[in-house]
Amino acid sequence: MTEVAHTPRDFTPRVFSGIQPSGGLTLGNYLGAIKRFVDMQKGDFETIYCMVDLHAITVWQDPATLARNTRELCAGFIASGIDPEQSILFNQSQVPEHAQLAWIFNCVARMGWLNRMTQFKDKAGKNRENASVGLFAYPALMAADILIYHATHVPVGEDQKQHLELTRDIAEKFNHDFKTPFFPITEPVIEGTATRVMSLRDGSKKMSKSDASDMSRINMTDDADAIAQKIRKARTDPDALPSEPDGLGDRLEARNLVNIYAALSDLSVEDVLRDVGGKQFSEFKPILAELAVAKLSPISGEMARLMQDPAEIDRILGRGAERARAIAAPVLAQTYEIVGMVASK
Ligand code: AQP
Repeated sequence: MTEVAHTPRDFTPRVFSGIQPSGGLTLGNYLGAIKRFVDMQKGDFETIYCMVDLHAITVWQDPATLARNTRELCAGFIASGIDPEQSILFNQSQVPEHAQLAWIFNCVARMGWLNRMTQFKDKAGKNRENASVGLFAYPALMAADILIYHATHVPVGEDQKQHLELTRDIAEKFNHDFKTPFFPITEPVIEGTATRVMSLRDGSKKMSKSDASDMSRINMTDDADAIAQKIRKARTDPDALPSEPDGLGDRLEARNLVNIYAALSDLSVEDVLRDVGGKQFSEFKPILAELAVAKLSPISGEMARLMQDPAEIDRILGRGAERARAIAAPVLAQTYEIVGMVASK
């Protein structure tokens, strides 16, 4: 193998995370991801946030809806507090290095690793033979999204934990095979009370933008009436709320609503239950709905305002993509060099 001049390095503390424009943003995406992205923007990191449109098309997307969802997601990021000057904000397809590095990683990742991914099993369901190749290879593209920036930290919800472990495996195998510590072993950041917000209709299922039932989720664009109605109709059990977390036991729906309350109010579950323990759901649900409306209405109002100027959103995405490419292009060039690709132009 050709000797390549790469020395071990200290990686710049850098955060990368992405969200698919595969539907409207949900409360799960907001609490599990975007709210955390905003917190990390205030820390000592460079922050890079992405609308992962190439991931979205691993299942069918209507082209016009995909474009609208991408712009709306960008509006959702900004309305929630991501500053496009401070963070790099862009859509994945405008930075072709993601897909180029993903091909290299397709050749590093093993079939056996991808065969274990539960998201593929969940999304492909019984119709595995008819799932796209992209849906199967999704985690290699996700590893490329992260490692093309040498990102050191990735804030995500609990559902993405397995994909991040795979990202670490890919980085380790690449570094080992090519005998150079080129890629960082990225740390997942999965913290807080809302790492897994559950469906309002079924406490054992994750709240998801692509769930067939709109009543299962709170969309960031829902108005106050819709939010109140969805919380009022949320599935619960007949018992009163406990005064301590242990009392939630296997009461999945109760636990979910309490977790949502805690995350929205930035309180611990203990503190919430100290206040609301003993209340029936008929009393707790209106309090939760009021809090949700108070926290989400300013965001949805700002999203609607930003969506009136799609050209400005496109300008922000274009500028973010330029800044992202300035980091990604040299990493890809070095990767190609390490792998042995001839660059002669
Ligand atoms: N229910 C959730 N609770 C906490 N975090 C969540 N996330 C998603 N759902 C929840 C986090 O949001 C980020 C973006 O997720 P994604 O868009 O890349 O894909 P996903 O995880 O598959 O989200 P959805 O909403 O369920 O999309 P669809 O329906 O298209 O598959 C991630 O950090 C994720 O953990």
